[in-house]
Amino acid sequence: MKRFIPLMVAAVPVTATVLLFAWGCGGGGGDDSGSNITGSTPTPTPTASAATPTPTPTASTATPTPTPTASIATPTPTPVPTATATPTPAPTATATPTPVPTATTIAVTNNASAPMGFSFAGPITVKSGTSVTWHNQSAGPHNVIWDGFTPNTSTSPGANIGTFSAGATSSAWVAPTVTTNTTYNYHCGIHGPTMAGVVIVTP
Ligand SMILES: [Cu+2]
Repeated sequence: MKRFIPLMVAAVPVTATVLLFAWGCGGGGGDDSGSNITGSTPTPTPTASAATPTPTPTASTATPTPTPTASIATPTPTPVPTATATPTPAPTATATPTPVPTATTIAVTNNASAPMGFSFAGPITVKSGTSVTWHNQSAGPHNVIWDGFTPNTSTSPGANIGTFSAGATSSAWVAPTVTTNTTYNYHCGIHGPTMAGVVIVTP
């Protein structure tokens, strides 16, 4: 057992040296590890992401309120009163003038009271230009011979009318154009002056 003493004595300095050495190394790094040893949690430095900038409003967001156009401000037109419809007067019935016959027929008939047993109808009145014919409704033939006219300054009657037989119609006589009422006398050339007739022509 005695032999271990020197070893132990010799070991003490060695151990001390080791301990001193270990202590020195620990002390040397005291500055760096000191803060860690305290355990205090460091305040996190705010990251850049935390400082997200407020988005700048875009132009679209700043769309200006449209200025009212002129049309919106157009005043409602005041209705113009419509003109009161004046009723169109109903046209009065135009008096239709009695048509002037453009043709006239003079009947020639049997007449027992007449000197020659026949007679011309009439007197008749026609307007200038009227076409006049004699319709023989008697049993005998007749014709028309102009005798004279009144006033005698008026228009001449023209040519005589030839013979037209029983049942026939004479040729036409156009009433002369006159400026005053004119009376034309005639007779039947076959039966003589007692078988006479009258035509009055107006302008
Ligand atoms: Cu006659």
